Amino acid sequence: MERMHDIQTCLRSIRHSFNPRHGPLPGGVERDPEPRRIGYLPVVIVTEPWWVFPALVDAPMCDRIIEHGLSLDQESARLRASNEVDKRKTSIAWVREDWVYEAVESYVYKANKDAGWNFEIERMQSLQFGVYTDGGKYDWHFDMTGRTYDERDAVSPAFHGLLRKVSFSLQLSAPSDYEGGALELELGLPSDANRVEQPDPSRERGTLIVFPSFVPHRVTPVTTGTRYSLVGWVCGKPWR
Ligand SMILES: O=C(O)CCC(=O)C(=O)O
Repeated sequence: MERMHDIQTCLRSIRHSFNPRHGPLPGGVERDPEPRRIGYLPVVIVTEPWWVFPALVDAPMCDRIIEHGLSLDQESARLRASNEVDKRKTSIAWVREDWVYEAVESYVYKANKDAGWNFEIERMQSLQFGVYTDGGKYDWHFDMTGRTYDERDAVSPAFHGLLRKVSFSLQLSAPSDYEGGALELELGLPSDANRVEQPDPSRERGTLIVFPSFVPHRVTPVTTGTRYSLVGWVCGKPWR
């Protein structure tokens, strides 16, 4: 079935993400001081909303990444939505080790080709190790904002002029380790009956799920146990 991305929903969220009342973006990125109206250009409709590599990373490697992630300084990632209900509850750490990149990076670029997106992408950001426990969640959001990175952002200057185009999540935990914590993507038009889907497989340990950064997604609350994930983004020049 051909699926279409809901640009209107995307637009609403991008507006939301510009609003400084909503606190910093992931990674401590400050929002624009002035909320502004933005327009949008429907640059792409994708027929493959995600690309999955099932059980790509073996269990010992998942354990090694978890062990490394837990050894790093953890920061609490909380975003507040306009209704003042917490939008995000996770702790995160930033991973920069080459051996972790090597486990996923080439597959993310491969997904960009195999899924037929062929986005112009050039640089992967630091990887985000996430810990979801005891109600840990991340409500609906986009990874892409409506502008490119610049000196206002807490990113290396190498990312200035670029924006996020491809997102991914590596499932580090075994499905039996937690309940809830589903990664869900929103697809289609508001008139479609079933717009929320989970990539298949999406909970299998070591599975890499790759999707365009403009696709709305969420992680539902973890009700028992702990879910670990490794998330990242590949950036490229503005859409054209
Ligand atoms: O933990 C995940 O699988 C996804 C997290 C996420 O959506 C994000 O950090 O943007």
